[in-house]
Amino acid sequence: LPTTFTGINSSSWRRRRQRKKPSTLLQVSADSYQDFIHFALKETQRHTVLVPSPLQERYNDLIANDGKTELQMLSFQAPKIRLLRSLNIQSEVMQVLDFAVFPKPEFDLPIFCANFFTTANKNIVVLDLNPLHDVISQRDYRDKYYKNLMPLSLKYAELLPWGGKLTSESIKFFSPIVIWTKFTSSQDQNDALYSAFMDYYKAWIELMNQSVEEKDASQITRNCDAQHRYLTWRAEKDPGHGLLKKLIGENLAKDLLRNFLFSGIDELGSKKFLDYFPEYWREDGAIDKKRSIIGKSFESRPWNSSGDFVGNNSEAN
Ligand code: BLA
Repeated sequence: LPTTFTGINSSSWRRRRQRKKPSTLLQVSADSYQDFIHFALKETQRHTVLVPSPLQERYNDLIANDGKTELQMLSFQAPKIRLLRSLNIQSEVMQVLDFAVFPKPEFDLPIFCANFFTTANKNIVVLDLNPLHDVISQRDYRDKYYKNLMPLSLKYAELLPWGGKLTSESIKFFSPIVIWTKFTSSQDQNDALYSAFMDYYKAWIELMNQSVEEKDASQITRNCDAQHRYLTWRAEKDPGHGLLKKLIGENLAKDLLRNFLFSGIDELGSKKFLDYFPEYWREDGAIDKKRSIIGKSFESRPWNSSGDFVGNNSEAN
């Protein structure tokens, strides 16, 4: 691997993995989510020049308050990539991957998003090229990025089926090819997940290769605003918060969310959460702590195989 990687963490991953007794509890395909990260970094490096992000110095390896759970953070940037970052959490009983790639605002590229939460008997998975702009109302944006990718989502529809109801607000951040699934670990599904990750990542890289820098200032601003809104949502309402707080304490968790995972909140825009999502406004002026105002919905996949949004949220509760 190029020195940019070995200089940071990959050699310590190796050592750590060799030291560790093979876990019988966890069956993650390709050994562990480290291999997913490794794949993505190598694939990126084949197509662009990755350099470590300035964030790397502050956010790298951390041991949780229990003295056992390891958190590993990596971050890079590239000519078209504002921030590529990953968080990998590993303990005897769980494994988490939060891997995202945020384009620079000069590109209206989707945001690559892989969020996997795994325990001995449960996997919660979101894998997507999160759209920067609204794919329900903006047909041309949807066609530009997703029309050719619809077969990808069909390829995995059987092994990684729709995971059932979810926070209704989340659906606007997902694309017609999103893989949202829950399953009990099995070799077939673990393999399918690794294969899906590779396919989706290669698809994203291909979009990156083809993307042309936007010169129009108002379009750049529009991209900036859209990414800022996305970051603002996730930094406040992502489902992983509770666990992060439990592992490293509230202050560190907040710091990690705002300044590492969803870094850009303080640079890409100045609006606040309630400006974007006023329905969370509480009478005392604070943000409603609920994850969802609308409730959970979308029992089944709300897009058809052509990528049209077909809803089915009739029974939100
Ligand atoms: C559950 N994670 C979920 C769920 C979704 C996501 C949809 C199901 C619960 C729900 O409907 O909210 C993921 N939601 C996303 C993603 C987006 C979104 C990726 O809106 C993007 C826009 N998950 C993590 C990390 C942890 C984690 C880092 O990514 C832990 C540190 C844990 N996710 C986690 C846990 C659950 C979960 C514990 C189950 C708890 C719950 O359902 O609230």
